Amino acid sequence: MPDGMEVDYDGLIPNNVGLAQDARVRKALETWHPGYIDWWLDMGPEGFQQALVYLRTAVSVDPKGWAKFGFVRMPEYKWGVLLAPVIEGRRIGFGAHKGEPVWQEVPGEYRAMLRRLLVIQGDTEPASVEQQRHLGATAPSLYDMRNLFQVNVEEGRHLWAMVYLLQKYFGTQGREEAEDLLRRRSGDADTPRMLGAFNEATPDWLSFFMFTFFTDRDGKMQLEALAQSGFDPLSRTCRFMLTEEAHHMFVGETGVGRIIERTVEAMRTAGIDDPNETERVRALGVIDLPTIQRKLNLHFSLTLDLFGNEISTNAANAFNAGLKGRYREDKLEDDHQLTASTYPVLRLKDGTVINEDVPALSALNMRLRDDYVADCLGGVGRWNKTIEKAGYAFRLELPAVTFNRKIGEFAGFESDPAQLPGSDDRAFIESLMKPVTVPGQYASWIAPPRAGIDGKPGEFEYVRIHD
Ligand code: BYC
Ligand code: FE
Ligand code: FE
Repeated sequence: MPDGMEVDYDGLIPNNVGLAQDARVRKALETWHPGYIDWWLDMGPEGFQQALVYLRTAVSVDPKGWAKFGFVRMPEYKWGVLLAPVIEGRRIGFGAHKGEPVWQEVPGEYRAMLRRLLVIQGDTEPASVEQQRHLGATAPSLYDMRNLFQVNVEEGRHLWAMVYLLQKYFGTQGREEAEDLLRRRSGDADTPRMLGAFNEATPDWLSFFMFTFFTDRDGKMQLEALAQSGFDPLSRTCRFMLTEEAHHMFVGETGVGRIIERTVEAMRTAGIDDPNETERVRALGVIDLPTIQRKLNLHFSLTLDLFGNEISTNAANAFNAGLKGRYREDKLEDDHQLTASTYPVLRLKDGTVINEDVPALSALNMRLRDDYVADCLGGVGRWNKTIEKAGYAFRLELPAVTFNRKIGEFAGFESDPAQLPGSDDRAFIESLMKPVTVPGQYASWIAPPRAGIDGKPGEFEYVRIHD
């Protein structure tokens, strides 16, 4: 039943793509599987491979009930290949092929471009697992530990999603790319991951929450753009990935939000009126707001680099080809070809930052990045509400998009007075990273969540570490 919502759950690889009837691809995936498990054991969550974790597993693609919860050892997680249901009569929504029926096979002239997009997307997924592999040991609660592992197994499934497309549609080359996705390593000097931010460390839990808020949100934006693709299997894949991505956004936003909540609550109780009294605030065992701002500056700027150059022919070509659209292209009202329109782009001219109208096709990375920044602002606004409610004038802000950039127009440009975390900040945060593994208890620097996962009560043992 390759096109239905039914998931074949019997074989090694749960799927709704008819693997049982597709011996060639099934064999390719089964051949790849042991290497994946080796990678997971080697580079996945360190020290918790035998723990029983209360995880959600995708068992259907019906938006009304696609997941089930239960205790699983992570190496036994059912990583499946799941595509969102077919939309009958779907047509290409943008670019030179606008209005033509979507493709079920890869058009020959676009093979190289599409393969590159799949490989870059696929590379980020295991990279994030590698970056986060040490965090289990310092989890502030079992609830948070479980959320970390949930994100990790789903990023693993996202790798499977891209590997399926590579193996199904790109033959020998696809199989080689699939092997290479297991070979590169985040931060490795010789074989690093492909994009900058995925080679940075995620050393502590504030970084983890900032990463899931900012960097997973790049994932959301890129997946939304690829979900518009005229290559229908990619569109369906990304649409299903986005249902999982929502939880990653939730983990990031509520994680940072709970840290802020705890900080302002402790400051109030101690009678501290000035959030900049860093030493007094830190003495309470909570993270001062200026440090949170500096971490935010770092993760925001690292993530902006992931959108590539403001002016990009790659992006124009992918759009023209119908492979990668704009954010929610199908909700936009224009000609969806952009051959005659312009878009304003921030540029550096003779050392000053100016706004310049450029051909819209060349500015698609910039446009997606603008949509991304707007999406970030919602969450930052909710964090600020918590600070405001506690009666403090302090506000968290996104730094200028020109700050701390390594890619694009503003690479190396020094303009903004924003700050990055210093060694003193890192040492302080590290001093707080002591594990709390008693069910229902939380580290001093983070408030408990409003509600449990899957309606579970506060003292629920989300991870059975010694089972
Ligand atoms: N680092 O024309 P340009 C996620 C390269 S996150 C290193 O501007 P383009 C996730 C670029 O490759 C989402 N290199 O590039 C999140 C190009 O090289 P070549 C991941 C960079 O193609 C959390 C050259 O510079 N998905 O899912 O327009 C946890 C010229 O640049 C970087 C995607 O990114 C960089 N930051 O834009 C888990 C979607 N930026 O080809 C998962 C697929 C640029 O000339 N990827 N370069 O040698 C794309 O759509 C595009 O490749 C990019 C780059 C948007 C990334
Ligand atoms: Fe992902
Ligand atoms: Fe994610």
